[in-house]
Amino acid sequence: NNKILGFGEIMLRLTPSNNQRIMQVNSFDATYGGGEANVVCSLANFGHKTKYITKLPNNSLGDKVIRDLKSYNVDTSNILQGDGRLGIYFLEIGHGLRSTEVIYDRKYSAISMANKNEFNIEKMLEDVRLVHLSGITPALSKELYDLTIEIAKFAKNTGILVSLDSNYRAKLWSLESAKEFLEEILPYVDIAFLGNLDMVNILKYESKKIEYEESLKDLYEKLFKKYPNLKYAACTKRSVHSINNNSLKGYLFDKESLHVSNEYNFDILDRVGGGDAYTAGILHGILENLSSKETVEFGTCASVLKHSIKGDINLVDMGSVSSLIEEGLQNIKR
Ligand code: KDG
Repeated sequence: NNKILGFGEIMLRLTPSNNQRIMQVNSFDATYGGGEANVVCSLANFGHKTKYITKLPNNSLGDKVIRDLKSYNVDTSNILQGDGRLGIYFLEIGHGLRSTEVIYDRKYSAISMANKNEFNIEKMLEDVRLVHLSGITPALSKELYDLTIEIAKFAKNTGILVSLDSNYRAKLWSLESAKEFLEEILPYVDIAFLGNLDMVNILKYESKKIEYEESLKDLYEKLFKKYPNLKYAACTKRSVHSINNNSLKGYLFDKESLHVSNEYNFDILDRVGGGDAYTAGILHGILENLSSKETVEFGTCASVLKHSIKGDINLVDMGSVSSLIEEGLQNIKR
């Protein structure tokens, strides 16, 4: 069992080039993206054995997605193909004070129309050491909701690690439905990517602490008390200092302490997938037995680098992340 599995929906991403508005362009840059796929592609770039499972249309649009995933070295052999379409998302990247907009065109996609019995959970997980799930896929249909829970349960019962990113998408479902899902799946989760806002707005936890880090630690302590199977929880915080100056800090709670990364300042070229890059970096650290401090630094630097890359996927290798960690430490020492 040596693979990291991602299960979910991957879509065609259509983006106007050079920060143009959709209404200006007559062509789009075409790439692919989806929360769980972004995580496994990024882990494959770090040298891990990965696998991705979804359902795609049985036509050349579906074949092209498989070819793209293969180009990252992701195992696609368990992907289903059948009726339904390929979901699309349009991404208009903002600039300055104009914000980024996402338009989904994903109804009736092959995976959202799939029946859960089409997926053989035992087979899906047979060569897997960690499965990464998210709160996007269960929001697509009742079948996918149930299947996501069943995958987590099966993995937990067979000693496979379960990673979950809450990834709340207001365009797909309500806060109440997301709460129901998180409460149902968290007992089976080992590594949870949940931030302050997820715990306050979705899970309705309260914290009287004012300062961000204290409040986050307090909320994570509440979470771990309620879900004692959890081993790690992690999130990032991005601050906008001025139009071209953002900074990112990562947080990793390991039952005992809240580990905080250095803070990195950078300019954003494309922030979609920044969270997935962090998730992949944290999973890498945990799977490679790095210390929690090293893990949070690795995840944060991976995410910082993703913000400089167009497309959902973090096209960086381990060497680039390690160099940034090294540089960051030198700047801090100076
Ligand atoms: O985390 C990035 C995802 O939001 C992006 O890849 C698109 O999966 C996506 C979604 O459903 O929003």
